[in-house]
Amino acid sequence: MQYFSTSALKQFEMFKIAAVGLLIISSNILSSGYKFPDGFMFGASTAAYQIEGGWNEDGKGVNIWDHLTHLRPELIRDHSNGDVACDSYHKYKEDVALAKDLNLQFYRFSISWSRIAPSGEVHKLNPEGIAYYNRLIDELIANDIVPLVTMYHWDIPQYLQDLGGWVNPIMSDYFKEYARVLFSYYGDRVKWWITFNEPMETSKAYSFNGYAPYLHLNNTGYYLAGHTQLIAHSKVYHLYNDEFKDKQQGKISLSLNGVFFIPKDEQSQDDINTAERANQFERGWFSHPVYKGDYPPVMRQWVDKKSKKEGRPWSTLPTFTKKEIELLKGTADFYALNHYSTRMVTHGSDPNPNYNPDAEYATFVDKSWPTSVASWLIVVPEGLKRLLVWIKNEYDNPPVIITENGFADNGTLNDFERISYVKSHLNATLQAIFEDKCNVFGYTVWSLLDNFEWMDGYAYHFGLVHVDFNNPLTPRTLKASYQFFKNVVATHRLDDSSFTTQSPEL
Ligand code: PNW
Repeated sequence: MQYFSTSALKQFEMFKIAAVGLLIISSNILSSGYKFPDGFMFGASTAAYQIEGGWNEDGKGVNIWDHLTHLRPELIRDHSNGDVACDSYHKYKEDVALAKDLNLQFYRFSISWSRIAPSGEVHKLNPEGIAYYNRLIDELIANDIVPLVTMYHWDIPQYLQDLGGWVNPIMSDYFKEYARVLFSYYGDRVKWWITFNEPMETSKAYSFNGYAPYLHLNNTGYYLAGHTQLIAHSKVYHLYNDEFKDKQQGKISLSLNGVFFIPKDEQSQDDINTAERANQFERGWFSHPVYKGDYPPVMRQWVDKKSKKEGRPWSTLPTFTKKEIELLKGTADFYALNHYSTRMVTHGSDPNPNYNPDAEYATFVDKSWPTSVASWLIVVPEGLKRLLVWIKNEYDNPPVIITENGFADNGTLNDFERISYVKSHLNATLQAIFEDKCNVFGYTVWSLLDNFEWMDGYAYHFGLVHVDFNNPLTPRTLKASYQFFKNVVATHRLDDSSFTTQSPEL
């Protein structure tokens, strides 16, 4: 295949030989034997800042990740940045060819707001930036791959950040106008839209120096940033519904993440209540307003009570108007789930700022749970099954697409731990579909390519495809997990035999 370099092919041939024996070891994860339903969709996910590079090319403006990595390189684990990343801005055809060779039904990517409008304001659009995504979308469609587009994956233009970013309520209108541009230019071909990727993680960037813009505004900033994103999401949903849907016939949702929390002692009512509260503070924060209306009652009560106790004149958790509650309710055409890990909890406090202190829970891991190079990514496939059942019960069995799931390692081509992770999570998905009747219709692996892993730079790798970031040509090399995933997509099964007996078709 002409799109892989010869050296990449040679490397792959070499490790393939070693791989065959090891595959048998790595594939001893028990498969339930179920087959994915015929219409089940498989895809792979990426995000603009993490793969594109071309940070100042063709009129692109500066966004918060350009700004943070250039001004404070010491904050990034390896002092790196996304200036070049995978160079997908130039190599997008190669990326699409990789997705095509995997036989993916869809490819999830995000659009860089500052490429479309350098300052974020839509009276100054950047035609060359708009043209880039036209080329990418056309290339996908020419290869029969459905584009699933994230409008915002953490890279707000720096100008809008200087106006306050997501803690400023006016951002919901800036975002709505940006979305209008995307619907107008791409909506004839894009039928699957995600407004926000993981609004909870974006909110952490305002509360405890989690990510860019790297602010420490505590839970006040955290809840305000979440509130603005929810309002923005509802405005975009209605904009689409009112002005584009009839003609374009697409679907909209938002990708919600969160650790799944289970009781430390499954028999203890207090631990059961704590796990439920923790789940409501994480996933309920964004799902409850969209599926049931308003914030989860337990979140409202606990934050209000704490704010009062602290002597504040109002609650740190903002309040929706009646109209806003109505406008938000029902604004997801499907449930988009990003999931990586699970924790046990009991009532208490946790030293890790990732866990909201207002919810009062302490986390634990079972010693038998496998770990990864990323301390937060503990492997608990059973947690995904239980989470899917939780979503089914809580939100009346909505159609669910897993928009991210994947494993971090040090970048080896013989990535058998990644195969085990993906396989066990696909198996958990199958069990949820067949044993618990959960309405899951798709799965997206994070990620197609190794890429810029935010504060961890290039230290952690999530790709099915290795990228050599030390080589200016950023050559791509297939990993063992690529072949594994390709086989799953082709057979719709996890059976060991179908994988181990087929040699890679290169
Ligand atoms: C996601 N957690 O973030 C993001 O959407 C991706 O951009 C990122 O590269 C990927 O996961 C891997 O990290 C997450 O703590 C942030 O559970 C936090 C968590 C999980 C995923």
